[in-house]
Amino acid sequence: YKVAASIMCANQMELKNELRQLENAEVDILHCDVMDGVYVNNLAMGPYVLEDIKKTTSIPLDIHLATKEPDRYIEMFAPVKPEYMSFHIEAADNVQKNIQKLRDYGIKPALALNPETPVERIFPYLDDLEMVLMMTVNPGFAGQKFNYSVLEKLEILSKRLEKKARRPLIEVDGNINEETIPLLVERGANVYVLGTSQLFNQQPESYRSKVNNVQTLLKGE
Ligand code: S6P
Ligand code: MG
Repeated sequence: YKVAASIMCANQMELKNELRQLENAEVDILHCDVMDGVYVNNLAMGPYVLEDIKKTTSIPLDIHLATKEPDRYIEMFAPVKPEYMSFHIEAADNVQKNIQKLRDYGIKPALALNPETPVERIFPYLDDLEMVLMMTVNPGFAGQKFNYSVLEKLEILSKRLEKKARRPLIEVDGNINEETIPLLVERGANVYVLGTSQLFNQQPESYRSKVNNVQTLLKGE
């Protein structure tokens, strides 16, 4: 299991300090949302800030492109050198070409899909992916409600992957917390993106202790 933190949800005036605390909490991945104001009705994280973040932390980056025209955004964000980059299947004209583009840049390709998109749509690409990003909310905003219909899609995907020797990771993103994690663990998710509901909130515990609670839950299964 891997625990990811959604850096869009951190205090943007305190990014350096936030990164130190996330390192201290032993977060495995830094999930970086990129929003274009077109594919989703919000804007988030440009290449300059992500380049600075990359220079400032040893935590590997995972860029989530919630954008139209993923081919353009892959070009724009490849210089940041994330470990993973995901783009939305709903937004891509040529999925295979974008996967190849990421490979050529030495970035692990991931494909994202929205809660209402049938999981079968990603089946043709499973052998070429390092990760599948199963959105458990519609992309655009932090602090939304968990979409329970995704649980069935996860079951279908896990079943499909059972027969495969090489399996992409399954990342879940949106209202991931101590209540929703057990439902996801038993259905095969293995990368957990923590945002406002588990990590970046008013609860007084440190990031370290909040992440620790998640790790304990994940190990317990
Ligand atoms: C949603 C975005 C996510 C959020 C994260 C917030 O558009 O893709 O990565 O940053 O889901 O977490 P939470 O717990 O506030 O839903
Ligand atoms: Mg995201």
